[in-house]
Amino acid sequence: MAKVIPASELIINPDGSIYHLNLKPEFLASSIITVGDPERVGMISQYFDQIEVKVAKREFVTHTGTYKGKRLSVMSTGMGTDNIEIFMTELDALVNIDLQTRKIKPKHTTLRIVRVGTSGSMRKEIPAGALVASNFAVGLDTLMQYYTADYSQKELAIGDAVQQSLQLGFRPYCFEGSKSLLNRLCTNEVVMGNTATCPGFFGPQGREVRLKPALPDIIERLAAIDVDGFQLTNFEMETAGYYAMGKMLGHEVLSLNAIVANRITHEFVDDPAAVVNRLIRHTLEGI
Ligand code: R1P
Ligand code: URA
Repeated sequence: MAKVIPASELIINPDGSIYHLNLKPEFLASSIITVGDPERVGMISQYFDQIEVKVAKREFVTHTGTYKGKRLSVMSTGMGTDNIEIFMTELDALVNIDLQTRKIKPKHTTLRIVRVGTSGSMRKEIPAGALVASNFAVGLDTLMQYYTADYSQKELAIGDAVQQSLQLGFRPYCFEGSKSLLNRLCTNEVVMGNTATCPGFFGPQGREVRLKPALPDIIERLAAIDVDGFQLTNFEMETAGYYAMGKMLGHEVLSLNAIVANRITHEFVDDPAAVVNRLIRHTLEGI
């Protein structure tokens, strides 16, 4: 017998929508494009044939509609893996929990989720303006100190290597993205890479503005890691959280990155919106 999840643990709003996302199950498509910036949602839904739903709460903005006849949701998450933990849990609840009975549904529904986000490159050969699909992601944040999950030997070895290289007091978590989405979306225009997900934009990515980072050489340290040919390529702030939550909850997830900064050559793209738009068009066609 499936247990009843108490009201304090999974919060439903008086109108039947889920607490933070403000969505009812019927508002959601099973293929979802996610972005950090709420303003990017409209940049994507402008290409839809029609929009059936627009909902916003906090940083979570959702537009659901069709693109060339295919039903899609576009959703913003804000920044950071703490937001992704909330986002993925509530998204999953919309399809895998009966919100009336508060019980887990007997039949699991798998969502297809593609992140379209910006990112910084830690490799000279991946210039600003490149598009990168994350094969693996390593979380330098502590999200997975609070969940248990199954890791492959390779994922554990990568986590160990990163812990040793950065001399951290915990093992960073590593997960692989969806192979099927990677095969669909990592085509000629997109380079395959591995992503370091950081708990911040400045110090945790080795940027010095007024505060000195504790690991000023974090880029060199991360770029030097080689685990049987595995190498890290880029920085951002959500991908490992997506891959961890996707694996634990049983969803297909892929992160696509528009490289706006190269941290080795110190270049920043002239027109970040144009690079993001290139990635948006690519994702809409391939998802
Ligand atoms: C930092 O500027 C933000 O940009 C990247 C990082 O992951 C972080 O969220 O992604 P988005 O462009 O999707 O927000
Ligand atoms: N997003 C990040 O998190 N880092 C960058 O360098 C660029 C975008």
